[in-house]
Amino acid sequence: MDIVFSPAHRRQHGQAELTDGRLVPVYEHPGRLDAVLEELARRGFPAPVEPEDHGLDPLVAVHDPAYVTFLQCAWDEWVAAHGPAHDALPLSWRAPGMREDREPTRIDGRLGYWSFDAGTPVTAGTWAAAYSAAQAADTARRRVSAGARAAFALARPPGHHAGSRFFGGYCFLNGAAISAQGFRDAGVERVAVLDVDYHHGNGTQQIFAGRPDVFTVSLHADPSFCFPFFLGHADETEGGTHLNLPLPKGTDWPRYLPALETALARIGEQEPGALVVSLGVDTWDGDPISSFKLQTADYRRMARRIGALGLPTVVVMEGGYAVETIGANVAEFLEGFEETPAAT
Ligand code: OKP
Ligand code: ZN
Repeated sequence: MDIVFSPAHRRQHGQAELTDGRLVPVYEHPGRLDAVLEELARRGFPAPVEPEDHGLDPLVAVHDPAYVTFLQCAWDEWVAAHGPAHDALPLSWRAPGMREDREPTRIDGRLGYWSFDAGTPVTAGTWAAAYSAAQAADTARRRVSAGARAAFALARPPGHHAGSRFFGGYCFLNGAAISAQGFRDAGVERVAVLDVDYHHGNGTQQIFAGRPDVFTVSLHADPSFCFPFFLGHADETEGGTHLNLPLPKGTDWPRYLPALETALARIGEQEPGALVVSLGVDTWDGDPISSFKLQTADYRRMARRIGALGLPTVVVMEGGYAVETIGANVAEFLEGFEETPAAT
């Protein structure tokens, strides 16, 4: 499997995130990908290739151009107001009854206007890193469009919480959505997105809501108790174009598998021409911010089943915060996928 990786991911390294009422070191940091790279090399995977640069077009195919412009300028605006010593974090959001037709001019207001949480620091390198991750997802998709069975965008920051007009949940640009839309623009009539990250892929759901050409599915911790809290319930079907499979705390493989089978059956019914997988391994038993109980070997089982669809597939890296096992979990997934043949 082709692996697309950019060292520019290192430029997103926030100082702190707000968790449980305290500023704590960020969970989403460069060491995550270092660990994956090291494990893939150890297991003899081919050396990664760097993303091609296709500019802003793939980004604005799924994000509002005004949002993309905001991301490009946010750090400079923050430094002009507050200096470079601390990361930019939003503190105020609108609630029902407040106005969304007036974009604030001051950066503090603008950060809230274009986001939905305070756990996602904007830093000097955020744009460069998020841009490289978006290009990695786009390049992986181009490899598959050119005939590869599958490609893996080993990228960060992740993307599945980012919507057409907002950042949050460590995400700025939605690589999975960029890949899916890229398949559409390359002529694939129907595309499916399968999100197996522990957290609900609210950005992906929002971007493709009501789009019969892009069927989206997310398996995740029930938003009644888990971030992102305000989307991800089973009754959100987006006119039959989306499926949410919320799962309880402590879900292990025997309880995960039936939901995965449901997801795969629904995807199969759509007869898609391509698949995008949002691969989060924060479902691992021992992840520091999650509650599921998947074991390392379960990622091989998961990937065999996903691969059995036989579809041209882009896998995009999302979450996974246990640095000691993130590499093994990702490697098991990729090896399991590679055991499956392409449909003929
Ligand atoms: C991003 B991805 C943790 C607070 C959780 C947001 C989690 C974002 C997860 N103390 N804040 O889906 O893995
Ligand atoms: Zn996650």
